[in-house]
Amino acid sequence: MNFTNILTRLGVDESVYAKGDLVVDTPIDGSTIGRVASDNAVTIKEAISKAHDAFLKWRAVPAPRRGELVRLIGEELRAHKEDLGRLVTIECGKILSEGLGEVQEMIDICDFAVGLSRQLYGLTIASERPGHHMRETWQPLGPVGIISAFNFPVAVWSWNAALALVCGNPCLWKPSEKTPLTALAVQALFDRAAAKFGDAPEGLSQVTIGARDAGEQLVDDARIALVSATGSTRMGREVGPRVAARFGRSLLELGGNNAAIAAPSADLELSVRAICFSAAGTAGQRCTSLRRLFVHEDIYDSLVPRLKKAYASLPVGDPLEEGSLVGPLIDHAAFDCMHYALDRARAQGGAITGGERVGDRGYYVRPAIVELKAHEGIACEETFAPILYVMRYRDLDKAIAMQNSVVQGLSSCIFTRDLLEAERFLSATGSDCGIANVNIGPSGAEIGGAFGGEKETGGGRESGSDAWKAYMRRQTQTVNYSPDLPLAQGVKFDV
Ligand code: UN1
Repeated sequence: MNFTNILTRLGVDESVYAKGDLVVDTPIDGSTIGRVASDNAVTIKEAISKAHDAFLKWRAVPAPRRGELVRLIGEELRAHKEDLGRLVTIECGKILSEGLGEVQEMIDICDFAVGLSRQLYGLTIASERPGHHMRETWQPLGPVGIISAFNFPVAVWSWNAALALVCGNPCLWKPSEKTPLTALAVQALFDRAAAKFGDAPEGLSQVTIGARDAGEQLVDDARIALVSATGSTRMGREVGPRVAARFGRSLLELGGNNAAIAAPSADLELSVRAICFSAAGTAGQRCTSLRRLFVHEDIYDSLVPRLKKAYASLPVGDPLEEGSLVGPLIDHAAFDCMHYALDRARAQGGAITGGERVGDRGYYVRPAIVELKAHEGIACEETFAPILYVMRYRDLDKAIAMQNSVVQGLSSCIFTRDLLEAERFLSATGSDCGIANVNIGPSGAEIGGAFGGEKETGGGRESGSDAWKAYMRRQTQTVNYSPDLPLAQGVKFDV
């Protein structure tokens, strides 16, 4: 795999991954590719102190100058896209085109954030008092703790870090224990960008390696102003209240159980391609992966056989090899979860196509289609694997109601050429998710829009639009430039 060369080119010294307590395996064939040392409570505390000190300096740097650092990070990513993308593939198993796409997503958010660094707009507000003016200003917030998951091992950091840095905040990143090498590589690229920048304060961006207790330390430390956590709903259910208990801020990107509705006028060819990408791509391991498909009864017998045919021909295999479209599951536990879900689907009377293991090294599976008579049980739970539950519908309102009936609210879509149906789906009484698409699958969002979802998905919004506001402190300011002191609401208080 030329793995060592990649890390060397990315600036990661062999001593960093040659020995340590945390063993890193590649899902490609299960072999060990590195051992890194975990942080402990003392080193994490030091890192938080450094982040705090960095904040005191960084917040005073003009935002466009902060943007210059993010521009340099983007340059490093451009120069090392191939190596970092390959490393993403090696460490988390997504196919190379998606590994490269993930790095492209990082570059895109850097570009976005550079532009943002000359904006960060506030408002001016009309004051009722003569000789006064009011405005709303956005100020840096404080150190941001970033907890990320294995499936987007580097992009999620960049959505947070690029915005946090231009907003004036240092970052402390706890990557998934399954993907520490990509995080250390990104840190090495950051260090190069910071060296070119010249006067970035020490501790502006740091990585902390560890498991749950490392995350808990970020969650509980009042100096971490914002905890941005991506992962399971179970994790978010703990993080949210704990951060709230200290009146900190959290930004949660949790589970999804994303659905598609294939309406009678759907373009079948396009729908099949979109469904395959969203449900089987990334081996079903995106939070935006398509998991439930509601097909109108008039097209069920034309769409579903096409879909099965496409599934049967999906190339499952080594994600580094050109032509592979479905790489491995991350590990044995993920494989067990998939089979547990399929067993439950079978017990519910589901008709299963696919799902079997492919090969005996790594956990490769043929993506599964499960036809269900009713939308219930396992179909209403998120399983992080390529399982697509397919159900019939007759009435669009009922399909929308079924789609919205799960606890998650991340992403959703409809395939239709009927304008009325499309608009109905996008209306206040349509999809209840943070993301709603027409004629594309629920996954693969661009960074320009705000990304995130409702209900048990956590409510957070990252990346584009005005997601930056979560990383700043809003201040309402009133200036009296008159010699008098008129009080608001006509109050008289003459002394
Ligand atoms: C995730 O799976 O955690 O929209 C994020 C998408 C990607 C992001 C997925 N841009 O599928």
